[in-house]
Amino acid sequence: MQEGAALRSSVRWCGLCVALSLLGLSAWAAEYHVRQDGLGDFATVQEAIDAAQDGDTIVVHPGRYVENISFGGKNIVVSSLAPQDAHTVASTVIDGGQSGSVVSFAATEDETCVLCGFTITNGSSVAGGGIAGGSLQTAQTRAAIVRCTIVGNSAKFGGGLFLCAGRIEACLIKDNVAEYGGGGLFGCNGQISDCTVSHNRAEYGGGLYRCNGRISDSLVSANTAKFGGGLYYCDGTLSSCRILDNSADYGAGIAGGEGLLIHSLVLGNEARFNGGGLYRFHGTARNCLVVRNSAKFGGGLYDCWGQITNLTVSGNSAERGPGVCSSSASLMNSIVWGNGVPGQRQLFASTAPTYSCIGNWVCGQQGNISVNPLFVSGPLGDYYLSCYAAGQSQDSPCIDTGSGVCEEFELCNRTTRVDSVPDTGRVDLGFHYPVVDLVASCGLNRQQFAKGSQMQGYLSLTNRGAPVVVDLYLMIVLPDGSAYYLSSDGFSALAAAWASGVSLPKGFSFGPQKVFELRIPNDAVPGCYLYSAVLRASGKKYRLASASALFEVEGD
Ligand SMILES: [Ca+2]
Repeated sequence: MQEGAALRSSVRWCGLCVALSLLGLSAWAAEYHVRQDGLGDFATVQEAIDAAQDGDTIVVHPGRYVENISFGGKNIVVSSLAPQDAHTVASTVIDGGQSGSVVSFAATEDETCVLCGFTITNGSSVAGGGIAGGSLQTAQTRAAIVRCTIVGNSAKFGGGLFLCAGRIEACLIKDNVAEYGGGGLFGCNGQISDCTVSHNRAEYGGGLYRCNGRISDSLVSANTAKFGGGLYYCDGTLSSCRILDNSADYGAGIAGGEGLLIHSLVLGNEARFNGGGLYRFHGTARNCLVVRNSAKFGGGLYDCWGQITNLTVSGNSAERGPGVCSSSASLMNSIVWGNGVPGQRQLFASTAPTYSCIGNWVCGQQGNISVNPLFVSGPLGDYYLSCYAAGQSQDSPCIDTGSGVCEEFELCNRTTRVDSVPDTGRVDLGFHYPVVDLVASCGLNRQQFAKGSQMQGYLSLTNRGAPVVVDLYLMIVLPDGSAYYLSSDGFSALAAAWASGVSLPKGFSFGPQKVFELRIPNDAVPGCYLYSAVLRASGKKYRLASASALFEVEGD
């Protein structure tokens, strides 16, 4: 009974392809169970694949299967018992035993072929230590690889995956090594979404090497290479990705690429020589955040050309061109501010931007300004723009100073404001964050308090998204990091909600309203405190909004 439920759920999680294959071939489709305890149809995965026909499903029960499996062109579904369950994925292991690729495809499989919910490890081969999807001479498999953990494999080309051109979804690709290119993935030209590619290593493309399809909503972090720590010459679309903490000699975050880079974050990447964030990128970059990267030359961008709009380049560092170095890219509607040490030239040997806000800028050019953009922290990061209407004390000079209107850049559904009100009219400069449905903001009657004085805490809430039920926590965080929660009984060190199960319909708006009043005790420790509000959705889908306001309790 329990097993049936788990199986139904595994089939559901493997996606639409399974449903289609079952519908189309239901009269013929068989289902085989692979178990190591002798109670299944087979004891090894390969025996089941050998017996299967197109449209069949193979369900593999937990265990460590030391074998190298080959699909041989069959359009079948091979799934663990419960792919949505991380524990099941971790305990259903195919172990390649250091003798060849763990999983091989014949390259002729189509989209109805699915590998779902396994840990794939300990493979070692020339190409595709974890999964080999074809060869450069033949075609590439279209098989979908879903909810797999591909960890600890090695190869010359593609430590984790090689030439898998189907859907790669919700996979963790970690700790794989390639001697030449693609520590994580090599030449995977399909759709890669919701994946984490981390701690992989290669000479070229620590994370991904020449993956030219669509890469979206993925995290590429802490990979290392000589060229292209995160990505190396991926020429497709990179959308809503986070490229964090990768390292390389040249091009720590992204090296090369002539496709579209959009709505992405390139943060904390470190190059020994050139190009901390982007190196020789020459496609179209729109609405990205390139921050806190470092290099010898070109902390943010090095030798980039192509069209770049609405980039925020800040907090990067380098000996020369902490923001942008040796680039002929036409930068527009962008912010290059706060890179390098104070007074350092933000751009070095680079084409002058237009309609941009640039630190220490004396070179003019159309529409440029050199005034502090007034970044403020908001629900999703630290590069929102100060805005009077959103509760800050003044407007950023980057609001409404771009060239063109936000529609032209498809930014009218994104925001530069901490209260998530979307951009309108003339486009704002720099990166636009996604709109957050649930927004909280905190305020106090003052920012500094003497002992014995009266503090008033304010709160406002807005829900622009679907109706949601939330628990609301209000707390004061002390200088030592301990928190006191505000509830109907006053302040308590125990975690207690200020309000539980509160329904917030779409369009709900509250405050700013006074929600508590507190006399600062005479024995209060002087220092920096935080007043903070956290909203947690009570439903299944985890959603969270938080806000905080700093204040200081003065000494005697
Ligand atoms: Ca605007």
